[in-house]
Amino acid sequence: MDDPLERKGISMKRIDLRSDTVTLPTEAMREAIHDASLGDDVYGEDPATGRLEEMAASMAGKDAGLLVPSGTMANLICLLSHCGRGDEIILGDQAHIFYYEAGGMAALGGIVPHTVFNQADGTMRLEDIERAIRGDDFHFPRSRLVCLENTHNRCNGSPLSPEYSNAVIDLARRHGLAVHLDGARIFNAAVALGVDASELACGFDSVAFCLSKGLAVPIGSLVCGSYDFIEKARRIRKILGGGMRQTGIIAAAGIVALEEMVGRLAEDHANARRLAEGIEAIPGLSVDLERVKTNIVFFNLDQVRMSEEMFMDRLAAEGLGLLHLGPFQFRMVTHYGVDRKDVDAALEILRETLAAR
Ligand code: TLP
Repeated sequence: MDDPLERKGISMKRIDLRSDTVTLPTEAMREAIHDASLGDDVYGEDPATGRLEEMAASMAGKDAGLLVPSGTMANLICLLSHCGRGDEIILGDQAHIFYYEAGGMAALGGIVPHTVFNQADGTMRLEDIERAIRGDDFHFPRSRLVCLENTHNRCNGSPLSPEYSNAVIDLARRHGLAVHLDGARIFNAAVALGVDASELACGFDSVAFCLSKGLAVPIGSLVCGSYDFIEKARRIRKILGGGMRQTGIIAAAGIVALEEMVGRLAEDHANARRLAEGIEAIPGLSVDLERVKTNIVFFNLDQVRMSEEMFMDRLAAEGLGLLHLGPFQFRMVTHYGVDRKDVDAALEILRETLAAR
């Protein structure tokens, strides 16, 4: 009801660039959901779920996969599988797991986060990671796990190269630590780098990735790892209340996503580049163009132009959705359902908003 556009009597298409989580399922997914033959997945009887988990494992280059409700639960399941109470994980200070997962590791697992400075490209310096690894001393928490994120959400959606991940994995192994990959957007990284997702997941003990972001499935994430790891993860999923029943309605859409939606992510990346270049050309806004490699665009508003509140209010009134992330810093994400014309319309709204101050 309290819709500024409706109040003005304007019916305009909304351009929602807050996140790729807002994507809606394709026609093919809706049909697959409709036609799915269903069973109870807690009894292991849902055929589409079994198939999706096998596909996911094979694409990640792991033995087995497990469907879970969300990316947050996927990461938490992995952390709880690797670590006991009082154990420590080493991860970036901008990591989604540290920043946006409500402290689940500490709240539910008694796990201590040890953060290392994230560079703008989503990496952590190897020497910083090594310095964070605890020695064998009973005063310290026990270092157990190193986590990477690919693409790195808060670091401009940067993809991490396989060479970098391998260097971190080698370092972790030398110190007897396990390694987990938050690969919520691993397929964006794979497409941006022109490699297979399995290459990006290679060497990690566990990998989590999401169906519910750029791949446009309404719900669902996958955890992949060894057979033993997935059995442990299955138990923890149950503990967390993540064992679901007729999951074929999710899995049917997930199969379509893995078959049909990965290749088109390149389109989102091209749209993000167009968006970033357009933003950079608007007086009062700035983007680090070098950093735009996937579907996430961070940009800054010049503080003297306009207050952040006014900027957000005016864009909302024009039907443009984005996230306000930090002081004068904003994020837009391109995704399925947003085309080149929408990008141009978004740029026009930004231009007018800044011109009208
Ligand atoms: N990220 C969301 C928000 O939570 C910020 C977004 O809009 O980008 N890992 C990474 C790297 C993520 O970006 C996200 C979601 C998750 C995990 C969690 O996935 P969900 O939302 O399914 O719990």
